Amino acid sequence: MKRKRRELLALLAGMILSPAAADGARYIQLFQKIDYGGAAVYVIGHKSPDPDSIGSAIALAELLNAIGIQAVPAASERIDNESAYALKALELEPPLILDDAEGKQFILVDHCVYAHAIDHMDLARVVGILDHHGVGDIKSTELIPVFSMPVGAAASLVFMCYRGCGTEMTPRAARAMLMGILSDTRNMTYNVTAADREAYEALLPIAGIEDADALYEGMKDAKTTYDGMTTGEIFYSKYKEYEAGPYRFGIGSVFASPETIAEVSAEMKRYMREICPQGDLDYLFCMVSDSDSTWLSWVGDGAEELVRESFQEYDGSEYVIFRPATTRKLKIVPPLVTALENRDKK
Ligand SMILES: [Mn+2]
Repeated sequence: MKRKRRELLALLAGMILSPAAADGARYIQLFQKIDYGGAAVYVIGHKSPDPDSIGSAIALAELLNAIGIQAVPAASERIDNESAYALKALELEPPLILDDAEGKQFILVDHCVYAHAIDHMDLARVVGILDHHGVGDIKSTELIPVFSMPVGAAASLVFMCYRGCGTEMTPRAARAMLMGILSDTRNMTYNVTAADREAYEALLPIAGIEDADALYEGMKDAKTTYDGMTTGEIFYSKYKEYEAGPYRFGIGSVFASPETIAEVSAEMKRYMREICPQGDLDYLFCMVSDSDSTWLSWVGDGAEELVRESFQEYDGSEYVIFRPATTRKLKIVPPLVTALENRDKK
């Protein structure tokens, strides 16, 4: 099985990137042919950053610098506890904090829609996209590299870029990619593709990480620690917004332990009732996850009907409970968008 997977990966990688070092120049050129106007390129992930956004930005910026492109890894405020823990444990320098994109140029990693980008990305120049969230709405009239694959972590695509360029990875870059892969795949247990596994196995020895499990446990503990944060700060710490037809909705994502998940879910629901409706949002959702399950709650006019249409898991009780735990992009957002778009057609 393992061998078959490896063969399939080799075939795929060959089709996509021709990863043999001798071919590297071809892919290096794809980044180099863009005229950056002598200015720095900021490599940045999504708002409410996570280790995949931050690790991917650090590692890709390092690759670009290695091939002669002046690149700076960046992240939006506030760096989450899980990323902060990983950066410290892996002895990585935190990225530059940037909250306004206007007038700068960017390569976007780990996102491809304006709603998840830092403010005024529509007034910036986007010179590349590397993502695993499907096709977004970022526009460019220039011929830029766009690399999107449904892998478990954007960092695995950065790994493929290194291979494609034939560029050697430093231990620092390897550690940055690993923090993204470990987090997004929940220590290689969730949404893992052959490409992620290939990256993970190749990166571990380069990174010099002996106990990836211990590292992941530390990251997970940090992720579920919200010491000193208000309910609002917790709700918005990994919050994202979405559009479907004329509708707009936001989803918070919070982590808890099996002992606290019911209490945290109730607290988030109470908070959402307090703040919703607000601005141009029709619905607010919050998912609270522990290691085995995800509890989804909602507020807004007609939200319950929407939930009933969207999730077969809904049994009429106060939360939709998914087992095993899930993520927004896998089980939550697609059914909501489909239901709202169909509603629009009625
Ligand atoms: Mn990601």
